Amino acid sequence: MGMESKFIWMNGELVPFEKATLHFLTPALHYGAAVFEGIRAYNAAKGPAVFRLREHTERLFDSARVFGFREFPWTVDEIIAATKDTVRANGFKDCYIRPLLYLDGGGWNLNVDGGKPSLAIATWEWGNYLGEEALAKGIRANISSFTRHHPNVMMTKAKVSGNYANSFLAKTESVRLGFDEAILLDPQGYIAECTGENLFVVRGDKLFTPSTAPVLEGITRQSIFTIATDLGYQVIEQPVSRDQLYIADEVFVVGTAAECIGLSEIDFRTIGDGKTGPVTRKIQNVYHDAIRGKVAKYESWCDYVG
Ligand code: PPE
Repeated sequence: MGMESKFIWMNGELVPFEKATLHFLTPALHYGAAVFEGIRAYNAAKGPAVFRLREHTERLFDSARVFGFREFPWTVDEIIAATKDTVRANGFKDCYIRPLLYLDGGGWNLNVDGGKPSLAIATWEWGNYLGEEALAKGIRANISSFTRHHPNVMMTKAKVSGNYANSFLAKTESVRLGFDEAILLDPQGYIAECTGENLFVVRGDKLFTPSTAPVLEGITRQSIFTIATDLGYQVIEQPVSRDQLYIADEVFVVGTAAECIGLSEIDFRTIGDGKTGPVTRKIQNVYHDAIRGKVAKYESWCDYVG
């Protein structure tokens, strides 16, 4: 995967890509003591635009607060400006953006107050996250043998780097079993989310999705919620069981990296007719237009880098 770019923004400066390095003894590397965002910019109607940049930046702050960071050297507006500067400086039109707020210079006694937060923002050109055929054919998923975090163990509202050890376990197992993605259950046994996506179920004219209590408050989830409601579907947040997936008409997953992808099969059971279903397609098409600034009512979601 080509992750190269010209510059990575580090603590206020645009640093040449090959110079954007950290010391081995950075505590974030040893303990996952960092919080991050995953954002995309798209070549929209009037040039490159970052999708829902303010919401992502605010969630970065929320993650930091949840993890316990107390003092930030930057404001939301400064990080928004820095993100746009980074995209502009690299000359990308379509790209993925990864801000990481990490514990630096101290924190070896497992105390957030022992270190200070540093911030870096990288960007690279990242194609289809779930594989080239995912959009056309849908993907095959399994219910993971690993459980999603209990909310009082790992703080699922925060994108803490260390939380992703759970996603690594589930994804590695899933791919080794021959699937494309894992679906994790919450500690009560209901559907939580995938390793990097939220999940929706279509049954009849209704959509169901797990409530945000045990999962990340996905910004794509929120956007899809709005799009589906505007298209006239009733979207219901409620506990979703594993067998509800097996008998669904359609199941699809949503996230910044993955965008909106249908599931063709779960645990060796065909979902619907085994293709990306009509409701998923309809919502997916509006989402694809929205991220590129082609839908007037969602234009405010696109923040032009200028
Ligand atoms: N759940 C999890 C666990 C998650 O990591 C993501 C994003 C979502 C839901 C969807 O959230 P949102 O992007 O706000 O709609 N996963 C990010 C990281 C993936 C990675 O491999 O890293 C992403 O999609 O950018």
